[in-house]
Amino acid sequence: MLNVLLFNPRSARNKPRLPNSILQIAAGIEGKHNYFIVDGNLEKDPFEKIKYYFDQDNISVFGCSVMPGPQLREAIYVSKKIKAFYPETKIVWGGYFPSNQPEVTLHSDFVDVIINGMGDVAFPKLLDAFEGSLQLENIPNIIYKTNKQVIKNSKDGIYDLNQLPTFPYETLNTFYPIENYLGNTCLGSKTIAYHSSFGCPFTCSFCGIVPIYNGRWKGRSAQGIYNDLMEIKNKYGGNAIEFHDNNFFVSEKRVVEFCNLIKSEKMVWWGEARIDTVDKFKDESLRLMREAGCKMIFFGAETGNDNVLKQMDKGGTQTGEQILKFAERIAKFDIIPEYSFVLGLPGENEAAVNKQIDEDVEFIKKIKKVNSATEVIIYVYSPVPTKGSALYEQIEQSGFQFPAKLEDWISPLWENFDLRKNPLTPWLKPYMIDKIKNFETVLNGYYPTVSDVRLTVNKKRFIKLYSAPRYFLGFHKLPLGIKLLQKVWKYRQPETEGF
Ligand code: B12
Ligand code: SF4
Repeated sequence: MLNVLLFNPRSARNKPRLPNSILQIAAGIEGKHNYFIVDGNLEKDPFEKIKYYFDQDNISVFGCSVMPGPQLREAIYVSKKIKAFYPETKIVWGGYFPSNQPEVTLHSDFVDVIINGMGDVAFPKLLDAFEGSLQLENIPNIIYKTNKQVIKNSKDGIYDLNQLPTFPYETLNTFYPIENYLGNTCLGSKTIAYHSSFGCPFTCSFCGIVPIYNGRWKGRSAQGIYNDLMEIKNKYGGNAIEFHDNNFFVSEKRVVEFCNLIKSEKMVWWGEARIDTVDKFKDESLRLMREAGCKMIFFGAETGNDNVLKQMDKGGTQTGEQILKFAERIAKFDIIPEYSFVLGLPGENEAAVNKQIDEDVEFIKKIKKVNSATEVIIYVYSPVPTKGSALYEQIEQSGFQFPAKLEDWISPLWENFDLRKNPLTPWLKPYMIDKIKNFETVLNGYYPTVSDVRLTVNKKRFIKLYSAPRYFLGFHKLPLGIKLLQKVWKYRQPETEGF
């Protein structure tokens, strides 16, 4: 039996969410090994807490979950320190960053093993290997280094989520009271973060999910989801749900079954979907969804341009016309569509890239016209392209390169890149980035997001009125007044910390 420390580095300044990645890993070793959980979102100085456990409990394995952005920053800082203070410790990283960037992670020399994709089988086996009863080459879903060579073991498919152990919420509660994780959002005062499926059946060429799950998707049964949620609701008082699945709505049947179960609980919920998938849902399913508490759905609209949608491998069936029509259709069911757009993709030449941005700005305004409740989230394109796709080739040809060293990822420039705020893409000129940012400011001024629960009705009214002339005259340049108001009122853009 080993002593294992599981660490969730800080990922958000506000609203700590249930650390599902760590919980799922903990479930797999519950009863087999001793484990301790440290959540950077709830610690002032996580390393102090980690050091405390190391000094008290003789920790031999440090497991860390890592997504790009600020979480990576803390993961590097803490892992490096552990290697320096406790060199015998095995350091294991899991999550989307190391799975997508294994070489740069292992060449750092302070990460020993990467869990590539799901860790439910790999992590317990890895602990067996650390205890000497198994060889690394016999463990699926891991990447490691021998003699400076990076070895990528074979990958299992997605496991049956109905067969995996349930999450040890009670154990987490002994480290951090679960109430801390049930945040006040626009959905409810105690929002549960829940993850009900893995992967996605689509293969968009810009998406970090694709290289890991290769177009596969598997979901937990509606009954299983309901049982888990009821445990949190009844024991800890959750009253709303944020589904963290990449694509919660893949199966209409599962959604309908879930709606029939949750309907009477009066819980408001939110999830992520594809427009072309949900557009195929029957009217009665959409009506039932609303009745069952589905208030808002996040959709990757991406762009109104059909050629760019094709370039993104958006699955072939999503079109600009459909995006527009669907915004109108879903309004009838009183479900708020949250449309995310990716502006600034590579084009044939500078003029083409610029024209595309102008067209998307106009398209977003058209959407607001047919359904003003649509929440719009704008990202500047940061490539995480799938190797082998046409988009990947185009990006390589443009001279773009990912960082060669792990620490480079946390330089301010690359951190902004990760947050999809300011990419270092050679085709995007500074004036184009300004154009996107200025439009975003004016748009958020005239249509403040419903997801910022701190912004009062009166503040919303004022900023809307103030921004109206700019919005309608199309004068987006230097919106300093709106920016100032947003700064003073600490306007929280939904895309900075997700959701
Ligand atoms: C919740 C979430 C957040 C939360 C943070 C939650 C937290 N940890 O406290 C918030 C909203 C703050 C957030 C922010 C961001 N996120 Co985020 N986030 C997610 C989301 C929706 C769910 C993650 C989750 O809980 N999954 C459930 C668990 C059970 O699955 P899992 O993490 O895959 O875990 C399994 C394996 O990966 C592995 N594993 C994972 N960790 C570990 C650790 C150990 C020790 C081991 C052994 C194994 C292991 O085993 C687990 C069980 O099989 C994912 C998408 C998704 N559906 O996964 C995106 C996702 C991870 N985020 C992503 C991004 C890009 C971001 C941002 C950088 C950008 C943005 N604007 O959204 C920001 C900034 C991050 C930061 N501030 O550090 C991308 C990463 C893509 C990529 N190329 O790597 C994803 C995939 C979304 C997407 N589709 O683009 N995010
Ligand atoms: S539909 Fe969404 S989650 Fe699925 S591959 Fe495309 S961008 Fe990724």
